[in-house]
Amino acid sequence: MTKGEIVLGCLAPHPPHLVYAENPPQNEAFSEGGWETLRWGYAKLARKLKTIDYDAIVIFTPHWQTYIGTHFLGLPEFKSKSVDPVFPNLFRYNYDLKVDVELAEAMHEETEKAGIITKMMRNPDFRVDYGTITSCHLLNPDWDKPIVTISSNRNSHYYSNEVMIEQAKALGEACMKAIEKSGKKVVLVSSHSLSHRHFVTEAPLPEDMSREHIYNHSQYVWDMKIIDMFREGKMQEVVDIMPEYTEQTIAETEAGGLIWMMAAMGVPSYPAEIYGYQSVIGTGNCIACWDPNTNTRELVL
Ligand code: 2X7
Ligand code: FE2
Repeated sequence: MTKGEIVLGCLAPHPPHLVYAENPPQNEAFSEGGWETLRWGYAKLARKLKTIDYDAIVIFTPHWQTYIGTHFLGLPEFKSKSVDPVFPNLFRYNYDLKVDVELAEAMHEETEKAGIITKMMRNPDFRVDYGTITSCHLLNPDWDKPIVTISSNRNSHYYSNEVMIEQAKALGEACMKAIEKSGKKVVLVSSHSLSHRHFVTEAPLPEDMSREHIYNHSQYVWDMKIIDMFREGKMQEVVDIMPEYTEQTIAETEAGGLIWMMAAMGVPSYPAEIYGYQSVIGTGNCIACWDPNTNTRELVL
């Protein structure tokens, strides 16, 4: 069997506002649009994905929080309605998604071998979180590839950001081993915003773009610093400053997704492709990807 590989790693923020703004038939809410900079960026990255040969999407989400170990979706299909607990006015999405259970089990096995507590989610009534659904919908609106969702084990809550990072690294390396053994071509997705302070009141019309801006200048400066490092391929530096960045901006990197993806990809030292940056209810959101293939890697923005 040929060795499996990661063909792309995507940073894919998941504010439910973006799905709301798109008005897909799966979502019950109706909008007049909004957040175009991010949605157009997503559309461009989705077009790139269409040109890539891959078998499955593996996504790490902060909104499936597990307190004992790391969990993997473990049934071939999950079908239900996902409702955002904070924004039920925006996101009530009817999903019907397929899981690559073989790949999920392989990652579960390697994770266990690495000494990490882990479990397969086999409850057919389990509700898939809106982070998974939003990022996957925007990257692949056709939903024509199976996915694997990985939960975020909250080591930062029990221990510290540093322990969280060590665990996320070990998890990324274990997932990479499983992907190589599987012979599959895989797209990784780290689903989260960057800076994450947000407004606590919503505009009367959520998509009123005259009300949208970053929560404060400090968040903006930190986000730009991190994005410059993405552009310059300085991912080891990003890993090194992650505890401070996360603390200063209450970043959603706290969940471990970016470190997981970087560790799985061998901490890239090549430039990321940047597809857009915009605030959603004050949070900082960047769409980016790391393309290991020098023939297809582009300067996008
Ligand atoms: O989950 C989110 C998020 N990360 C950012 C902004 C708004 C809502 O939900
Ligand atoms: Fe989130």
